[in-house]
Amino acid sequence: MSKFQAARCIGALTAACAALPLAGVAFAASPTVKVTDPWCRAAPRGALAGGCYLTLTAAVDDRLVSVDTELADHAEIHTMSLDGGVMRMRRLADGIALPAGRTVQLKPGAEHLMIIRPKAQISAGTSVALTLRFAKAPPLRVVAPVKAVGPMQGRH
Ligand SMILES: [Cu+2]
Repeated sequence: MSKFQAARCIGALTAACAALPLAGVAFAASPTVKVTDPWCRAAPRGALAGGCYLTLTAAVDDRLVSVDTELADHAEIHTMSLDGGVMRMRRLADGIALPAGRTVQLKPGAEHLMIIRPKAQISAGTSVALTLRFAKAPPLRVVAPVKAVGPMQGRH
């Protein structure tokens, strides 16, 4: 395929283009993940952990496998569930599955990102830089504004 043909094919997905031998490679969805509405919950000074939330949509079946932040040496992917009447958090060692095209929302009371022993206070009006790592998609850096939203519930 000439460069000219390839450019035309990307511009307009015509039947003729789809029939080209390279079409299978050229038009396969690439592994990307879209992130919307990132935010972190403000935490009191000296808090041992802070929660961050966001919405992920993967182009192909993928998985959120880890998260890092400059704010701490360590961050984890957690889930929260009711255990004997108490909300408890648990680390998801395998991360979170991101089925192709499905919107996966990390939110208070459910899956979330947890910054362990933040080096600075996570205070409202600041922001937290997070690097999300996926099984297939390239890593994404996200800047999450910090919002003051209710007290943190649940224990580890
Ligand atoms: Cu947690």
